[in-house]
Amino acid sequence: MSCVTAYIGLGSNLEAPDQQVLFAIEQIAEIDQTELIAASRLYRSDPVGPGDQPDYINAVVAVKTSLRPLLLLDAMQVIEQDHGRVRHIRWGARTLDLDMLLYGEDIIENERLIVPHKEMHWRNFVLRPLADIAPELVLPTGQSLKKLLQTSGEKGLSAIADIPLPQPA
Ligand code: A4P
Ligand code: MG
Repeated sequence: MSCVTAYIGLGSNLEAPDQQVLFAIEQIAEIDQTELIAASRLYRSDPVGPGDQPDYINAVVAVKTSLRPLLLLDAMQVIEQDHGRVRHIRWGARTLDLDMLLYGEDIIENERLIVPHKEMHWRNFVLRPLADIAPELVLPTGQSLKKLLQTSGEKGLSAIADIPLPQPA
């Protein structure tokens, strides 16, 4: 079975968001046929989106997986639901949001999944943590992470803690 490196972005701005993100990382480590190989630092970020919402906590993790993309997405959505995520307002406040940023070199476009994630190219709260774990990364579109990060800047973003990798059970 072939293994692919995928990157998952985590975000939360409700109900102890740092705990939501840290617990979700432990849950990602337990996904079938999937190994957690790296985690960024934990960041606090200004909210992007409508109205008055609390700051977000963001992080990015890398996994090696033999799950096909839609099965990995299924597993991510089970974790989101476990965190009581209710989908309503686009870009609105949420207890846990998991985005599949990259799946190897694949470019995917179907009704459930768009990879690379459509907003990742300009969101510093995705690019900066991604650069913690994959500084030399070049996207399947040919754009280098360093270049994208130069453009996005780091405004509204601060690293607040290291994330210890959960030990396998
Ligand atoms: N979907 C398609 N592609 C993907 C992908 N690559 N990863 C589909 C995950 N899901 C993907 O998701 C709606 C559908 O997108 C899913 O059912 C899946 O099949 P959603 O997360 O409920 O969508 P949404 O929240 O309505 O919109 P969107 O655009 O996904 O929101 P985002 O982009 O996740 O943005 N500000 C800060 N500072 N930090 C944040 O983390 N996050 C958001 C949410 C807004 N502002 C933020 C942050
Ligand atoms: Mg999302």
